[in-house]
Amino acid sequence: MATHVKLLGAVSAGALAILAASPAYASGTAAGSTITNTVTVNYQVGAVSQIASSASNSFTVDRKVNLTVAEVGTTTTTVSPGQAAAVTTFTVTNTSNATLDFALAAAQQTGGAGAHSNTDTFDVTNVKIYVDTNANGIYDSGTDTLVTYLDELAADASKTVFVVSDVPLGLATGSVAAVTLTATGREGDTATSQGIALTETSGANTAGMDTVFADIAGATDAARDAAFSAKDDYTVLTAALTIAKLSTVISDPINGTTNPKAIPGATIEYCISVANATGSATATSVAISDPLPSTVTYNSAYGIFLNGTVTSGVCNADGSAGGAFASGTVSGTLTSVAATETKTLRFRATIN
Ligand SMILES: [Ca+2]
Ligand SMILES: [Ca+2]
Ligand SMILES: [Ca+2]
Ligand SMILES: [Ca+2]
Repeated sequence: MATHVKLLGAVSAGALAILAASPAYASGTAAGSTITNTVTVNYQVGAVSQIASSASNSFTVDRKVNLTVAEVGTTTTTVSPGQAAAVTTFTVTNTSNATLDFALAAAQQTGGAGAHSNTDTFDVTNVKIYVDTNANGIYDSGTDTLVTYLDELAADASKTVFVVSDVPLGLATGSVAAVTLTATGREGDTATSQGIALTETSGANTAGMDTVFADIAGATDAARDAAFSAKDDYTVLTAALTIAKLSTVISDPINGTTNPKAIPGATIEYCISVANATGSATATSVAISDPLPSTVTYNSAYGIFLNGTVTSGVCNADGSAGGAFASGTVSGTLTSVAATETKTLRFRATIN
């Protein structure tokens, strides 16, 4: 009985030694490693302990290929029409038990569901893929590296990958461009060189390191294809400006300011209003240029007033002096017009 207890102790110690020698990977024991287990049998003959017998077993751990690609964050990337280098961010994680390369591809779509309960309506241009070289989670132009694959990504390691694109001009608020990033596992080959496509071992287990694809289906890839994909999207937010130009007769040479008429010599006030719709992006550097017809003469004594207000469709006599008149053209710039705001530029002229 004492011998039996001792034997159990010996086996337990051996098991602990194997556990301690195995790195604690979430992806499991490294592919290609050898698991060796030796059993020892003690016995007695004639109540005398004999020389112990032992037997050993070794096998090679096979390669389980698995990966994930995930959008970073849970919201769309808000972009402006004409914006260059708009960024969507993903993480690619190697959940295989081996170091692999991962080919990267960014695809667009025409229509269909985007990533955030929306529908694709346009394509971005100049689509490029960068890896977060300085590992700060932010796309840094000139620092982060343009890539077509992730090189030598270790088991359990992940990289932040940016899809960087340009947004065309002329898009309305709410326009959506969906992009799908697909990573496909490749042989690691050597550093700075992309390995060949992975092949799953067909048929029976071999003595060498076999390969099993364990990945599930992502956004556009299938289960067990050594690939995984995720979607993100860009959504346009732009200003929606409504421009109005009003004129009011202020006075005429006959009636003065009492019921003035637009006769030659009369003073006309022009008011240009710029309104921005609810839910729009703020418009900035709103430059107004108004060439005057030769039938009116600019009133330089009155000047130009910027950033005035409108009440019930009528321009108020407010705003601050600014703008310029040159070469027959009145001009002025409103610094910004936010959503729901209306701002004006006012000036006066005399009918010739
Ligand atoms: Ca599209
Ligand atoms: Ca970075
Ligand atoms: Ca490589
Ligand atoms: Ca897959």
